[in-house]
Amino acid sequence: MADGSAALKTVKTTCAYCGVGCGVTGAVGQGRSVSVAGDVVHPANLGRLCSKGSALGATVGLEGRLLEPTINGKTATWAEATALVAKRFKETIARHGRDSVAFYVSGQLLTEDYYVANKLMKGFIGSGNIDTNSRLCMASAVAAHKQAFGADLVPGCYEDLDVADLVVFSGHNAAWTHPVLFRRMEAARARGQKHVVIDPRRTDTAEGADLHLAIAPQSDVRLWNGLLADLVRRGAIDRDYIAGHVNNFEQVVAMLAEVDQSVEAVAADCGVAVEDLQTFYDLFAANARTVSLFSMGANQSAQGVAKGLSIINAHLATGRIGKPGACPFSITGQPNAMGGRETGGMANTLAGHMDFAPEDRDRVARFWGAPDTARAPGLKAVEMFEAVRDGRIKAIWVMATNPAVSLPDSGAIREALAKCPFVVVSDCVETDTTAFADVKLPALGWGEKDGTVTNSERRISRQRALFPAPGQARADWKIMADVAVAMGFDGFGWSNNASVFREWARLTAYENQGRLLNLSGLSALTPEAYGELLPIQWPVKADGKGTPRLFVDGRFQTPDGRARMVPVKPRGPAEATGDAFPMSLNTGRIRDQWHTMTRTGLAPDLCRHAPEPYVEIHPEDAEALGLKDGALARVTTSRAEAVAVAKVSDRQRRGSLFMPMHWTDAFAPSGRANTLVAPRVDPTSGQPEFKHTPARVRAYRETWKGFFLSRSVLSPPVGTDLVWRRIPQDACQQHEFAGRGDAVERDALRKALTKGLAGELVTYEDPATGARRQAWVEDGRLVAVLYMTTTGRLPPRDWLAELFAEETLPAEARSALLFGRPPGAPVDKGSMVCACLKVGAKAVNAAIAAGADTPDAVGAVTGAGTNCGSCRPEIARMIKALAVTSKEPAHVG
Ligand SMILES: Nc1nc2c(c(=O)[nH]1)N[C@H]1C(S)=C(S)[C@@H](COP(=O)(O)OP(=O)(O)OC[C@H]3O[C@@H](n4cnc5c(=O)[nH]c(N)nc54)[C@H](O)[C@@H]3O)O[C@H]1N2
Ligand SMILES: Nc1nc2c(c(=O)[nH]1)N[C@H]1C(S)=C(S)[C@@H](COP(=O)(O)OP(=O)(O)OC[C@H]3O[C@@H](n4cnc5c(=O)[nH]c(N)nc54)[C@H](O)[C@@H]3O)O[C@H]1N2
Ligand code: SF4
Ligand SMILES: [Mo]
Repeated sequence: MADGSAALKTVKTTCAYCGVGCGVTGAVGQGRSVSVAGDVVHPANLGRLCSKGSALGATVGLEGRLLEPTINGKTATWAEATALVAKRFKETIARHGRDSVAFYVSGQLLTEDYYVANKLMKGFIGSGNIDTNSRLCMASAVAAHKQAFGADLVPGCYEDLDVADLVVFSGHNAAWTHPVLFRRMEAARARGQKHVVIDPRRTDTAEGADLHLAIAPQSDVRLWNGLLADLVRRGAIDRDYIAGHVNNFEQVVAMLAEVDQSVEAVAADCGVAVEDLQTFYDLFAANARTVSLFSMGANQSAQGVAKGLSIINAHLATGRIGKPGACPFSITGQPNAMGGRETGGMANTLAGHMDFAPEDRDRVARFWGAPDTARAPGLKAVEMFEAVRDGRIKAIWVMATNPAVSLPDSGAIREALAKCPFVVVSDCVETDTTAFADVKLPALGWGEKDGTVTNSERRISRQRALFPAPGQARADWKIMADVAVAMGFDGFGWSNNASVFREWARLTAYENQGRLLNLSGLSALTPEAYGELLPIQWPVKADGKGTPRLFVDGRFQTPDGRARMVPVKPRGPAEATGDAFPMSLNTGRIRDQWHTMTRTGLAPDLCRHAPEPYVEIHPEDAEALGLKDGALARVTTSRAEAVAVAKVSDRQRRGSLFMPMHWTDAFAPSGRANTLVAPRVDPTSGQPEFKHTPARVRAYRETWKGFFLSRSVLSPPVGTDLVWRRIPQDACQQHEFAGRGDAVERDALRKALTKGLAGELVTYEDPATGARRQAWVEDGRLVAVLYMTTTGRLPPRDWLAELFAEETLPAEARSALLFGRPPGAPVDKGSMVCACLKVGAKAVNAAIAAGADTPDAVGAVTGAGTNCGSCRPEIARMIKALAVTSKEPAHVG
């Protein structure tokens, strides 16, 4: 254990976060402590973990946890809560029909949970109205897979990433979002693998790549079609493979011929240099072992399905599929996005890769003994919440997702939830969404729940419990099974999760005449064998062996066994930019936060790489708009307005903006990206276009600002118009604020923040600059610090935040507080570069200045980048930046 005491037990489990699905070994200590390490024998990570995985131990505390069921905010027993949910759902169905109720679920549920949710809604309630947050994530790839391969099948495996000669990242910032896989590919790159990144932004993935195509937003289909046309021109396609295994090649070629496909014309439309595009096309033509990874830059688009298909077309035409190191590879985001797609979490699929075709539907109904099984797809996420808002849906159960933050146009989502007559939320913690719940149900979280998840390469791994259930929290599958029984349905009486899993595996094998999703080899697992299940890739046939790669024999899951190429034409984004909103707002992820921060927001080390919501903008755009780096900026769209810190950077294209998706009411109510995003979707997949909303931006121009450090978490006073951000620190909470009001409002805020504080140590006030410094000390211990100013200058916060760790405030710190200056050299570590080893930007820059000129050299001096390595691209960038500034002549004047 980290603290030197012996572990009580060691448990192997799977990381709570991304779709890489890393194996984790948890050494469980006293209380709820655990020290985690990468599982050296897990095939997904072979012992590695990224910054988020490494910090899992810091997120298992009970702060903010839901520990008992509540009804209208009052504690209830499970019997009461279960009975009420069953009664209200039954009444609603009786009065308004089956389709007046809905479940909105998540890729953060286990496969067993997902299976039960789907069986209850589609099988027994008899409505298709269950959809998952994977609609926001994977739906476009799923639709592309179905059209091209006949089912939602991911051909490749991680080994392909090791042996490929060329990896293309299409709208995929792997360095930050799938760091452990990215490290694997960096290792391959050291052996000669080439990397091409297609992303409008110069991300950390693009930073060290062999080629970065900073394409105009939403121009991917043009680029990939152009590639296929170029391959045809060169004769670099695989005619034998096409003849043997692919339909529609000629149709696609004819469609391509309708427009100018010259490299010059395509480069102009995609906004990239002709030479760069030519380099990509040459690389693709030359490397049979090519993997094309695609992620949210492809899927989250109004032409997301077309983007996926245009990538798959290039692979089918070159026969680069089902072979080592060659495949189109849609990478999954959430730990169990794949499990949800398997079990039927999406409104338009039934279960086990069977859809609503009558024979599929009857087969599933027969298996379940459920004559009422839904006959048609239900509403997809965005439509579902529209139906909640306009009253068609009158009861909704949200599980393991935070739609008040993560769905587009979140203002409208909140309205819908507020209006809905009956809202049930199962979660582990209070969230922006639980605020709307009539019934809150406490679910087991990571480290407590037990079951299976499937990662990006179809690998099923066990999540196992490290701790006993806290409070009254229960497993999601059990919560739903109890409600199903209370509603009077048969077939929900499982005694444990192993029997849920067995039933699910049996369904995949049931009357299976060629469905590749087949778990027959797992359908008779004893509880012991289920407990000990080792990571395995489906299909798992009767011999119990897994399958790394699909389509090895060139057979697909279509009626004639042949893959289908699909002609797809480029279209613009759903909503064009114009005079009112001239810029394109792109959104996505940052390195150390996970989604709505309900877990990573508990680990201060993960909050210091990018502590506040920001909007990234190109220097020339910033200059034209009078925006300074670090100043607050207002971003406005047709939906709403948000305020974030301007980050001026040439890594952004001109005309584009980027905002992270993560912040919530709990951390930065005015910095939420999804109040801004328009709910435009791909017409086939229903996936929202999170990567493009027309927007404009201007300076916020606060009249005062400040920060308040305290031992407890504060929320901004209700009704005050200000920009508020909370940043968790090791020993205190840092609250940053800025406002445009007058002195009266400023005073009101000060009073609200400092109400009830005793033992004041210093008050310094300078009416001329509006400066105020105040510190409160109780029993020698610092309890709060307030700094405010109207002139805009505030001291660094790090040294103040660190004073909260002192049991007794040192004498020199007392006088420093008075002067508003740190004693001696200022403790300002800068932003956290390496979250694993806690190395700040200042230390990294010092090492570079002292001569460290490679990430390895910086690592040797500071430790930065030596654990998970996800900060190595940033360190490389810092080395480059310092080399440039040191060559520039010193500024005079
Ligand atoms: N640190 C961290 N890691 C995560 C997550 C997290 O919250 N935090 N979440 C997980 C989940 S659920 C998911 S889905 C994955 C997502 O993983 P990624 O898809 O890698 O993440 P994003 O940042 O959403 O988007 C990827 C890139 O798409 C680019 N993009 C925008 N528009 C376009 C376009 O028109 N064309 C192209 N080619 N690219 C474009 C964006 O600039 C962005 O860099 O990450 C997983 N991993
Ligand atoms: N603007 C913008 N918005 C986006 C995206 C984007 O790129 N840009 N990306 C989209 C994508 S790809 C995704 S995947 C979504 C993610 O969006 P969400 O799913 O809303 O994000 P999370 O914060 O992961 O929410 C998961 C919730 O489930 C809870 N939870 C965790 N484990 C369990 C469990 O076992 N049981 C229960 N009952 N609860 C649990 C957590 O406490 C948390 O509150 O966001 C989407 N929204
Ligand atoms: S890459 Fe990081 S977040 Fe993803 S599963 Fe591995 S340790 Fe967890
Ligand atoms: Mo996702």
